[in-house]
Amino acid sequence: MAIRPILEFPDTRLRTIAKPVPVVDAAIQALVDDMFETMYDAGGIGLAATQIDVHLRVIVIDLQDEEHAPLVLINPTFETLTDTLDEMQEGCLSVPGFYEPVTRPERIRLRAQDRDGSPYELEATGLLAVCIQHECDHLNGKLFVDYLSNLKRARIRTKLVKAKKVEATS
Ligand code: QAP
Ligand code: CO
Repeated sequence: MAIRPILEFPDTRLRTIAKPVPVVDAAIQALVDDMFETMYDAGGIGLAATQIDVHLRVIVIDLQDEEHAPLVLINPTFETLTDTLDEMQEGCLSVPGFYEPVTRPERIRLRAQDRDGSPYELEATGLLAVCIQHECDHLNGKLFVDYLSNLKRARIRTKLVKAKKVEATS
């Protein structure tokens, strides 16, 4: 198991479209294990393989509450089950230190494969529904900052680029 470096906005590698996983083999299971370790180390609740520069359709989620077990999403797809939208404050390990409200469908049905490659389905609302949609966006090269105004996104970009420069000189 290993902690992998997390790419940060505006790194263009975050814009890569991830490829489907053809077979869930030992290498994919090792990737899943590294993703959990990386996510827990960084204090996150969700991580897409894209964020560690692996462009395969793999996501790990752990809301870390009583109600939800840790989830592995391989080749996930979802459909929205309602027209009702929900606004929630979102953050992202690839956009550290920034949290902004994003509006998304509040109820979805997920289809994915687990760590053994077995297909499963679940319905989600609340934080889990938001997290699944946020992480699936990563696999399509999309970030939560893309839902914000151009001005807000530009300000976040400038601050993160400056922070990186300071980091590089210290
Ligand atoms: C996506 O995000 C998400 O800025 C997962 O300094 C977020 O795990 C879905 C994090 C909110 C739904 C609601 C962010 C940790 C973690 C930071 C995360 C930070 C440290 C973000
Ligand atoms: Co994210």
